Amino acid sequence: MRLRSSVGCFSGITLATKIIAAYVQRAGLLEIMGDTGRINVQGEKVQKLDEFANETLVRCLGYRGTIGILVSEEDDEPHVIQEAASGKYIVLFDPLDGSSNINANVSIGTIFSILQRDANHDTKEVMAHILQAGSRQVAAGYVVYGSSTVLAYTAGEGVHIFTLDPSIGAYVLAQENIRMPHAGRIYSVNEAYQKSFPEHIQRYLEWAKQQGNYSSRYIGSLVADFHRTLIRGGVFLYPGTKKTPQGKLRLLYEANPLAFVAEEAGGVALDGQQRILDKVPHAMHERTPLIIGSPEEVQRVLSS
Ligand code: FDP
Repeated sequence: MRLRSSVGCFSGITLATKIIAAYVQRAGLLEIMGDTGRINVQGEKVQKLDEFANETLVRCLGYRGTIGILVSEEDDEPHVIQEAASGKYIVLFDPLDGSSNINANVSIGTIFSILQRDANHDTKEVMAHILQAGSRQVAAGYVVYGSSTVLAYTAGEGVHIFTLDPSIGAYVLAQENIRMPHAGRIYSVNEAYQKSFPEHIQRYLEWAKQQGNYSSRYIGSLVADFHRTLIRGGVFLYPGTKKTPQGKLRLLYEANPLAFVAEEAGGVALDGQQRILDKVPHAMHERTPLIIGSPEEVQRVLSS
């Protein structure tokens, strides 16, 4: 299993997510449930735990010698840690995905993507280093704070799953080279929006319902819905709607890392037109439609 030289970023992420996991588990006791009263750059209510998770990641990653830039879902602007070329990695993250579920004790997670500075640009051109296609990620993954805390990670040589053993405070390798099932009769989508989805997606959902052997599963927490899709197969969909043609999910720190994990495990990730990892971003908080999962099921959605 390869962690690559981005190992400094990886140890910062494991430290931060262990701290976040401990807080998430005690959230009710620590009185850190609820929102802060602040609205973030995405127009969403910032939960107290969102803020805590963000600060923890920035603190744990901000002092690593090899990290140059941090990008967070919660912050309008990137954190430039160092301009020197030695800060060669860019870490992009959604500190607490699914955070509107916190108060209901539903699984939530942290998603991260690691890029290397683009050698064609001066180190001062911050946006040029951030706005790279997902195919240039050197590593990516996520942590699910669920019935156990699970870390899925890829550095381009398969996907490996670690489980946090709370008795020793360490992530322990649980499954090496996990593969996503090639097919799976589960669809995961917020069906309340069905009528405003593109027509082929509406046709797919109608078709699946008529089969009689499909299950619908939607937690409403991307990281948890994706993790189930990775383990059990099927398809997760968050398409554009008439009102929001680009959907809701963010390209750089949600769709890209999950697409990298999916492809490394034998799955597929598209925006409906093209491969997620080929999309060249134009803005740091850009959104994208997402169709991700088992190759057979994604193909079925596209050809419906
Ligand atoms: P949340 O707003 O709770 O942070 O990316 C945000 C996200 O959750 C995803 O985790 C989740 O899949 C999606 O939004 C849920 O959106 P809907 O409520 O529109 O289904």
